[in-house]
Amino acid sequence: MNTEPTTAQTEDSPLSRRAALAALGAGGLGALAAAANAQPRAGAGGRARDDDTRSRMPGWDEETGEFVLPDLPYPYDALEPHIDEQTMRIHHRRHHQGYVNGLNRALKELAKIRSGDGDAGLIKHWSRELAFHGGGHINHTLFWLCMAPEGRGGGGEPRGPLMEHIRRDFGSFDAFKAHFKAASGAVEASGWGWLVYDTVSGRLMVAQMEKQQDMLLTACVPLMGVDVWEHAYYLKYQNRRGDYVDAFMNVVNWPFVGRLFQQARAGRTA
Ligand code: MN3
Repeated sequence: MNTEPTTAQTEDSPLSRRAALAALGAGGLGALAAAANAQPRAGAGGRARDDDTRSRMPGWDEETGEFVLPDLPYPYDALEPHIDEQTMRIHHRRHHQGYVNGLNRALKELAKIRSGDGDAGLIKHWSRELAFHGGGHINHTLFWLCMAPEGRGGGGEPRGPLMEHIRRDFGSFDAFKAHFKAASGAVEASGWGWLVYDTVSGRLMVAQMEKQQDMLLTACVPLMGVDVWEHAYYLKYQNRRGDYVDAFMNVVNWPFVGRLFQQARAGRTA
C-alpha cells in the first residue's frame, strides 16, 4: 500500500490545525467562528457549563491542538417545548462528545501511520472514522448554533438578503419550509436535511445527507441543518419525524443563519 503522505498530511504528528480542517473539508468552521462569536447569548440562564476547555473557534482548542465539545450557547432546557431537555443533554454530552473523541482518535491513528508506527493496512478504516466522526462533529457544532430559544433569536422568519434569496430560489418562505420538511423527512434511515448555499451558482438549495460524513458537498456551504437521526427526536416525538421538523422550525436562529449566508456570499465574490 502506498503510504506516502498526502499534501494535507505533510506535518509531523499531530496534524496541524490547517491540515486537520482541510482533511475534514471544514472550511465552514472558520465562518462558524465569526458568526458564533457575533451571536448574542440567547439563554438568560447562561451557557451550559459542562466543560471549561474552550477556545473561540467552536469545537477546536488551539492550545491542545484537539477538537473539543463546544458549549451550547443556551441551557439544555432552553429549546423546550420544541426540543426537550433530556434529548438535548444526551445528544450533546453523549453523542456529540463521542464524535469529538472518535475524531481525535482517528487523527492520532492516521498520524501514527504516517510516522511508520501504525498499521498502514488500516488507513482505509481510520479515514472512514475520520469522515464519520469529523462529519458528526462539524454537523453538530453547526446544529447547536443554528438554533436558539423561541422568541429569543429562534423561530419566526429570516430577514434581509437571506429572505430575499429564499424567495428568489424557492418561491416563498412557506415553499422553502415545505421543501425542507419533505426532504428532511425523506432522508433514508439516519441523516440530515440542510439549507446550503452553492458557491458555483450562487443559489440556495435544500440537500439531504445520508448518515453524516458527506460534509464535503461540492462547493456548497451549509447554512442551517436539522439532525434527523432518531436520537435527535425519538424520546419526545417517537416516529413522528415530521412533527419534530415542524418543531425545529420554531427554534431556528435565523439571524445567525443570515450571518453565515452573508459570509458565504462574500466568500464567493471575494
Ligand atoms: Mn445527532
